Amino acid sequence: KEEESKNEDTILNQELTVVGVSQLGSESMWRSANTVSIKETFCKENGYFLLFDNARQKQENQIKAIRSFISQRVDYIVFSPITEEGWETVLQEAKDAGIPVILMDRNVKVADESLYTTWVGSDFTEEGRKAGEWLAEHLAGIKFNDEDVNIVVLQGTKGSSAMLGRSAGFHEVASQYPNWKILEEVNGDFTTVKGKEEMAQLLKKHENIDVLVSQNDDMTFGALEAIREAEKETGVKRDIIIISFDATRTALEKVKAGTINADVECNPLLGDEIEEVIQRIENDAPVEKAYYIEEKVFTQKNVMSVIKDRIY
Ligand code: GYE
Repeated sequence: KEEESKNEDTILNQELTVVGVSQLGSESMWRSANTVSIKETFCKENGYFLLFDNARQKQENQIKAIRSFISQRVDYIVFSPITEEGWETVLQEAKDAGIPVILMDRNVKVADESLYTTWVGSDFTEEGRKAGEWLAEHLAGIKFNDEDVNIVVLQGTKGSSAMLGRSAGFHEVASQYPNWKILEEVNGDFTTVKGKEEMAQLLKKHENIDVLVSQNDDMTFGALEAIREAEKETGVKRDIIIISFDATRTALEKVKAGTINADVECNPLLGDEIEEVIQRIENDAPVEKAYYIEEKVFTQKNVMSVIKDRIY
């Protein structure tokens, strides 16, 4: 105990900036890379003291963590909200305490936007659109013409920005092609285990799946296993076009090998960007309400340009 309070004193003496980070969980490779990025950025060498909490997929744990950051009077709160709804009360508490809140990756849905300072992440709707646009181009190339295109979708965590945006963007493009039939959209929770389970069910229910849109790489890995096992059981080779999201290194290897057709990038390395925002606030510089990260689509054609430098 004494040792601990001595540590706290040193921290205060050094005038480190205290940042409380509420991470939503560790469901995916994307999330692990995001956590590493945060921990590397907000370290003592860079002038920060990090309080980090992993909410293990529970909103109530995130709310608890944020309340504890408020009572410890941290300088900044950074958090990645698991779903968009239900944050008003706790954000109001942070605002009343005068602590700036920076949303990381996923967004919140609140009537009063002054409840948070800014948001740093990806344009998920644009990612969904890119998936649809890639598919349209690809189908034109293989002369699918007016035949029905049977699509199944593995969605991420229900009510999360990533799931809502990627679905909306893809639907936007799909609605322009009357022959695209979305057979089913199911929740795979952004995990490999659930992705496999759900894909196995989809393969049992639908004989003629042409396209799988899987809203993250981890679910895609599970789905690929399910497809392989179904082939073993039935002996039927299924030629399913696979579109994934995140573009982690392991997935890019599969793009290179031709197992995944297209992977829409989503960058988890948000530490530096968030640090820049904090420095702007520290220096009373103007802060925008949203900072978007630039992202690409990878296919066999361009995957080599990125694969060797991919650290996640
Ligand atoms: O795509 C997925 C993760 O919110 C962008 O969450 C993030 C998503 C990411 O679990 O892999």
